[in-house]
Amino acid sequence: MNCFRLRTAALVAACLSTSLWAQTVEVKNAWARATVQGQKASGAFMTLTSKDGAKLVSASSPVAGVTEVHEMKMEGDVMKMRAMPALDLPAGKAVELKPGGYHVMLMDLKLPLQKDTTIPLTLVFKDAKGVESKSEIKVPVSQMAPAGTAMAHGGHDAHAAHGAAMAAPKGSDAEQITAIMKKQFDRPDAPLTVEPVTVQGNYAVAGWTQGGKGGRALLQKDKGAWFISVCAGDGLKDAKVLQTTGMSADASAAMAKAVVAAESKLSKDKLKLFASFEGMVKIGAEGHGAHGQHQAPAAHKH
Ligand SMILES: [Cu+2]
Repeated sequence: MNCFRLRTAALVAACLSTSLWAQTVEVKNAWARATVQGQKASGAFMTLTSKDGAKLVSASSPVAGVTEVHEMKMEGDVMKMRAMPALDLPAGKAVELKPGGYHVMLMDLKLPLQKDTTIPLTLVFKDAKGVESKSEIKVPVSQMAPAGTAMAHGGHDAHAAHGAAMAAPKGSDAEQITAIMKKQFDRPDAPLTVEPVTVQGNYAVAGWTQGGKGGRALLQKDKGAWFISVCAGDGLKDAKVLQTTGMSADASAAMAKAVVAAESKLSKDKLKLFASFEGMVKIGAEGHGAHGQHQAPAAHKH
């Protein structure tokens, strides 16, 4: 192989990408989701705007063995993920890559993605004439979308954000609860399914499955906003156990009955998954350690 030729080709490509082509696709609000111990995949998210129309055809990063452009879609009531050959970027239109939608999937991670670090990411675009260009970006790693994007505040702002966010919860209680749970626990490599959601006044029990795991979550409504208060298994369909969470005897009995009724059509396998969650985990203000993510009240949409 002729080294000189290679070098020249690389230089030409570099010049083209910085001087001409890179500017035609604007990358904004990029972030990648921090991983927990042993997690081998994660997602990177951003907003892409192509001035003249282009396609995102591939991505790569030295931290990942495999990097793909993915989309998530509801098929019936199951969230599915698939690799896309190319993501269309219509001229002048901001295309959002976000949890639950399009994303850059980082698989076979060589190292954990640590909060407050950055990872290099190369995006390859193809314009209308088929000319490829590269954009090399540094992507900040965090546990959730940075403030200023569509997602939530965290840390010290949690209470302020809670107050500010309450004005606009959208959709039915079940939809709000599903959205809150997905925002907290959904991962590109492990989509979360939430059903059924049983609402009784200011309390709700939601069944969830994710990969080969499952359980039930108890949610409470405070000042108009739902938050997750307890994660457990079969305890959340038992009136006596429900009472230990602070619910009244009447409310506990009504909830237990309603949950059993709502789950009566579910398969035995699904009920087994719900029952597989061991013990009860109170979700405190410090967040849900097991998932390495923030607590629900900090995660409302704006
Ligand atoms: Cu994916």
